[in-house]
Amino acid sequence: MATNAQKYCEELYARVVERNANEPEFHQAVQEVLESLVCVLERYPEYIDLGIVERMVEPERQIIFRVPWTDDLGKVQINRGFRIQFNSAIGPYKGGIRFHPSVYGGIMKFLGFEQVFKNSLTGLPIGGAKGGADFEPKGKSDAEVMRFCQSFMTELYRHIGQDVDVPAGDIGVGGREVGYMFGQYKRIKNAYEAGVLTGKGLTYGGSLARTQATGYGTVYFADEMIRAKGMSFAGKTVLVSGSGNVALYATQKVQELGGKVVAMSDSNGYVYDPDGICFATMKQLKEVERGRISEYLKQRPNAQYHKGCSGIWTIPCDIALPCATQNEITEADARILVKNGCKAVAEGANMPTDLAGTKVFIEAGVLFAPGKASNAGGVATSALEMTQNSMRLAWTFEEVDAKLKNIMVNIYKNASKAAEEYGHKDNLVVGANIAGFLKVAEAMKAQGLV
Ligand code: NDP
Ligand code: 2IT
Repeated sequence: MATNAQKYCEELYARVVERNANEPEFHQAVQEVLESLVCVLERYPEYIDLGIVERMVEPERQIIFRVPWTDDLGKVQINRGFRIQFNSAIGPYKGGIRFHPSVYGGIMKFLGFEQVFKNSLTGLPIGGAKGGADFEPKGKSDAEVMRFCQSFMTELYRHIGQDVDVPAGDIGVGGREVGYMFGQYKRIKNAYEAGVLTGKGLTYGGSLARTQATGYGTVYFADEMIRAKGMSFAGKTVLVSGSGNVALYATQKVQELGGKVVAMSDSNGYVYDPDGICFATMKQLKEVERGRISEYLKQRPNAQYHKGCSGIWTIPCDIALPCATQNEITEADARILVKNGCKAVAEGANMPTDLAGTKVFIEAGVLFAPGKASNAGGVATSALEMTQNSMRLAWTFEEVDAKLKNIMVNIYKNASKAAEEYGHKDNLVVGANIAGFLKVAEAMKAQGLV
């Protein structure tokens, strides 16, 4: 028989679907969390009475705005900008900005919702938010990107602040875009609020190791997870999807730990390099030249290029690190990975494995690290950037990297402890959701009905 908590979660899920029609990514993120929380609500029914979970699936504030700009031909262009301020129970809103043509409310909400749990897991005082625009940075000149960022910030500035809401990068937003947005914010406010954005350049308040943090953190987490089961990266064959910020630095760290990354991808296709991906070539191609991954073959003629990004999962591997985008590993991809002997998956991207794919991995006993735990190193290091900005000093690369590693190890420990405590030993999906939830829920309870 269904318990009260089970019925409550099912009814709440149905209401979320109804109230957020046509937003399947948001439904997916909520469904996974609600399934994990049933056992918590059975133990603490007061969270039902206080409406904690009902409040958590409803963003505190959603901002949608017009972003007008002119392209290099002088033509007027209009995009749609978003900031979803999801939950501020444990700190100022915090989360990235995504510029990608696929951006719409459902993607913004799923990312904002996951960010709440992720930020809680870091142990640092940051609430959850996400923002972005349906802007395509690919093929745009620097001047166009600058005008877009300035227009975007001309509206966003009134909603953010170093103690209010602190955006950072995500897909399509890196150091260049953060720089243009920071410049415009500072100009409008006539104040040097260094902590209003993170992922800044090193000459104006950025933190050492923030660029590397998400990728490095994902591998630190994966390393901790596999070491608990007697494995290591040394000599392992690894697939890394994507070739952006997260994928690049995950690749570099895997190589430092003795693993061999044989394939990377972008949205058009993937490269397989039997000698192991050359990090320097890939970094130059993607970070500096902003080229397509197919061009990797110019420098590495032994490599092969294949069209279609999902083909990467057909390559036999020991460990897979999806670092591109949501739902890039489907049930069918997961089955192929398992069949080919994949033993561990750590998500560098947000929600890269769909619900059916996740189930396949867990049932097959594949060690599985959900993104909200394993990719939390990026936002954790953003919070360390905020700390340095408040103190008006800068830590060394080694200091930041050591703190990052420590945070990732703690997230692993807390998620696996919560999983075990609630009868789901080794299920880090459930463990991360529970551990992330409890801190936010306690803070909300203490702060009353707001
Ligand atoms: P980047 O823009 O630097 O890189 C994104 C990469 O993913 C590119 O290789 C891109 O290919 C590929 N990609 C993007 N969209 C798609 C798509 N629809 N289909 C296939 N491939 C796609 O972004 P990041 O590396 O910063 O972000 C990657 C993932 O990591 C995202 O899920 C993001 O939310 C998550 N993340 C990022 C953090 C950060 O600190 N940056 C922190 C935590 C999570 P192409 O160039 O062809 O578009
Ligand atoms: O998804 C994420 O955690 C990020 N894009 C990083 C957010 C941040 O504030 O650094």
